Parts: sequence; structure tokens; C-alpha cells
Amino acid sequence: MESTNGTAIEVPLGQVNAEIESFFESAPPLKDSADISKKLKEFIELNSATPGNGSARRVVCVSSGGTTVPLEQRCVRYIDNFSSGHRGATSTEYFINAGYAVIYLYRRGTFQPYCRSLPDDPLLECFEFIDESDIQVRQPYSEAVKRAINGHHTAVAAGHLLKLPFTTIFEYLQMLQMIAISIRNLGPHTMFYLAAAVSDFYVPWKDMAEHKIQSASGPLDMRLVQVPKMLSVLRKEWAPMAFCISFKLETDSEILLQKADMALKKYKMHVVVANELLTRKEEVIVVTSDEKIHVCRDKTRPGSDVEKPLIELLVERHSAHIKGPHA
Ligand code: 9Z3
Repeated sequence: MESTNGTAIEVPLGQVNAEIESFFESAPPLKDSADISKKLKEFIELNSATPGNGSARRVVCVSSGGTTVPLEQRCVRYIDNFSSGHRGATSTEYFINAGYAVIYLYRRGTFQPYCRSLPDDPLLECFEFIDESDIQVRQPYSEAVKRAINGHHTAVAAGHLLKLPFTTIFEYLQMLQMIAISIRNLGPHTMFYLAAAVSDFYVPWKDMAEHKIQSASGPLDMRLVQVPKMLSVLRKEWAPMAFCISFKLETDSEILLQKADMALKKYKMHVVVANELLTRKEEVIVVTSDEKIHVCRDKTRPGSDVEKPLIELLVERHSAHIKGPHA
């Protein structure tokens, strides 16, 4: 909750919990939850220290892309949150390079790790027929295709990348909770890097029209309720030992840092990464309880990105967190 003068007001956890319970109770059940649980269990086992595996890997959940808010149960229309998924996909590659196992919780249809240099329509643009029965990669794309296939397949085959897609706010939050609870036993070796653009308002399932809303009925009058803020519960209950990073996106630079500070305190995040929509690929500000660090893309290197120095910094901060104290 925010006071009228813009400072963070602590909302009692009991009240937040009641709102969250009602959100999950009213949400449509996750279709493939048994399959997701199984995949998570296998992924965590694979990356935990056992006599056969050697040492454990750190595990990071990277969320990426925007959540949708359906307006009808048999959904034809929805409200969307902007995010191409570029930040999440790029960051995933750097986390894997840094030795992490990544659970990539992503919006269907958004950017994927190792595939960001491919053109919009890779199948049609990257391949051509040699003859009736053979296909080859077109020259300009051969490096990008090799990088995509090698990078992706190597990471998945080694058990360092698990990809879990979502579309709606209901799916996203249910999956985030499942991930948090399944990795909590790994304690401070886990990280949440929440770059997904998450809806602030939604239509509760029970209040939602079942069928397509008819335009002939005149102007649309619809009540959206606030999505309960799961970040505090993630920090306090679902994964209390994890290193938690959330993102703050604004279009008005005047309020960005103040909003990031507020999120840091209110949700007890370890780090909030503040970014502005127009400059998000050039610069971000890493906000912690005692620092504000400007992280910029290296403009002298063509093709460089801001995620490289950002992930280096966050990995270093995560190492300090592991050494404790973890709270
Ligand atoms: C971000 O701020 C991400 O950096 C972007 C990345 C979505 C801007 P792209 O996917 O862009 O590379 O195109 N994500 C968080 C956005 C958000 O909704 N944050 C909430 C807020 O600002 C808190 S959860 O209130």
C-alpha cells in the first residue's frame, strides 16, 4: 500500500495472506501442474550436490515477459503488460555462463535464451531449399542459427536450463509459488530475478463473464481489483533464504528512484533494478539499502548489452549473500 505522500506503508502479512489466499482460491487450476512439479523436482535433483553429481549449482528463477489479464473465461480479449522478454532471455544466458542453473519462467511467444539474434520469422528467413528434399541454412544467418541450437541444446541437455511458459497472471503467480516452494530447501544458493512485467489489476475468475463480451450492449463497465503483492510473501514465506531481485519500470525518470526505494523497503527485496522504458537497454540503476549503482552498456563495443555488467554485479552480490547473513 502507498500513502498519499508516496511513502511505503507496511501492510500486515495476515491481511496480505488473506488476499493471496482468495486470489489462489479463485484462480482457474493450472492445467499441467503435475507435469511442472515433476520437471521442477528432476531439475532440482540434477543440480543438487550428490555423490554422483559433484557439487551443487546455484539456482536462479528468471521471470520474463508480460502477464495477461483475461476479460472473459473463454478468453477472446485480455489486457497485456509490455515486455518483449529480451532482458530475461539475455540475462539467462549470462547466468548459465556464470555457473547457475536457470528456471526460465517466460511468457509464451517472447524472446528465448540463445535465440535473440534470430530474425522475426526464423523458419522462413534462415532456411532455404537446396533441392526437393534438402534444406540448408542461408549464409547470413548461419552463425545465429548455430549459436541458437548449440547454446540452447547444450544448456538443456546439461540440465542447466528449464523453460516453463505462462500466459495469464493466474498461471504466472501459481507457477512462481510452485518454483519458490520447490527450491526453498536450497536456501541462500537460490535467487529470484523477477524481470517479468506483472499486472497490477485483474478480474477475479468468479466475476468474469464466461462468454465473449458483446459490444452491442454499449460501453464496457468492468471492475478490476488489485493483484495482491506476492513479493512480500515470496520473501517472508515461500523462499525466505533466497536472494531476491525485482525490477521497477517507469516512464517518468522523476519518480523512478523513489519508486524503486519504496519497493525495496516495502517488499524487503535485496535489490531493486530500476529502469526507464526508453533507455532500458542502455542503462539500469541497481538500488540496494545503501547504494545506487548506475550500470551501463559498454557503448565502445558493438553488440554489447547492459545485462552483462548487471549479471556480473548481481552474481557478486549473491556470493556475499551466501556468506550470510541471509535475512
Ligand atoms: C522490467 O522492468 C524489465 O526490465 C522490462 C524489460 C520489462 C522493462 P524487455 O522485456 O523489458 O527487455 O522488453 N520488468 C519489471 C516490470 C514491472 O512490471 N515491474 C513492476 C513495477 O514496476 C514490479 S513487479 O511496478
